[in-house]
Amino acid sequence: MEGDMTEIRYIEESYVPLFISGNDQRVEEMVRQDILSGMTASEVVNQHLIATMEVVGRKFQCAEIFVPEMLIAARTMSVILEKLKDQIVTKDGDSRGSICIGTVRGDLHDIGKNLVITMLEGHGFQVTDLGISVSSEKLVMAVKDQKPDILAMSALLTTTMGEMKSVLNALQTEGLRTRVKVIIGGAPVTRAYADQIGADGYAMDAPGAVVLCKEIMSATGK
Ligand code: B1M
Repeated sequence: MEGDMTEIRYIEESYVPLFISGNDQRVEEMVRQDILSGMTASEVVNQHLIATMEVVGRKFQCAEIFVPEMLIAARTMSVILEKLKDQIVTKDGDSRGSICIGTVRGDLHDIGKNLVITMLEGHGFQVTDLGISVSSEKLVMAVKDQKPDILAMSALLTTTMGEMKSVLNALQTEGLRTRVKVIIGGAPVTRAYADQIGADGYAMDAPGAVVLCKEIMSATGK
């Protein structure tokens, strides 16, 4: 517990101000230092960088910071994740299956989705990124045209989660529902919600998405 508090204080005092001021050079140095002190790059991402974004979110909620600072922090996170990309995945080459992924309509958050893509690609999945605020029409079209094994959707807002249900309905209407496995994720999404809307799976984080996609592919015998 004391260790956790020290860790949180470390994040709040060092990483958070650097993220909010967009000082990615200094953040990169801190990440290097964490790695030199014995952490793996994935541990730095999970224990320090994602935790930093959570603090940023809390500060926004308390009106200590506003959208521009949140945007700067998001840009910093993206820059650092891009730099760490090769260190957070072990490429294993085999093609394991194809996935189309997008953030649902009305939702502009893409850092989590991009992390999920990085991990999936690193584990041999062929991933098509459909981007942010993707309409249900575009997601259905991607299933029709690209015939992916899996359609993955991300939502970070409680107000956009409902889009996932609309996409499942649209797939049903188009007679495509049995052709593709649909999985969902994102901070407000839960396993119970996935069950409620009839999705085939839910993953809490990027490593969880990899495990889930591997399970789906082995269950379908591919
Ligand atoms: Co926004 N935002 N934001 N934001 N933002 C949140 C989500 C919020 C929780 C902040 C808060 O108030 N505490 C809150 C949502 C509240 C709610 O709905 N209950 C919020 C809000 C309110 C808003 C706006 C409405 C603010 C406004 O304008 N007044 C607005 C909405 C814009 C829109 O989308 N239409 C908005 C805007 C933005 C920015 C554009 C400024 C920026 C996003 C930039 C970008 O993404 N390029 C932003 C940011 C940065 C955040 C926070 C601070 C950080 C999100 C993040 O990147 N986290 C966020 C607070 C928070 O999350 N605690 C917040 C790091 C990332 C690695 O985690 O995305 O959760 P995450 O992804 C994880 C898992 O969720 C999972 O794996 C990932 C990796 O482990 N996962 C999946 C994600 N997708 C998956 C898909 C899968 C599986 C797993 O497929 C199967």
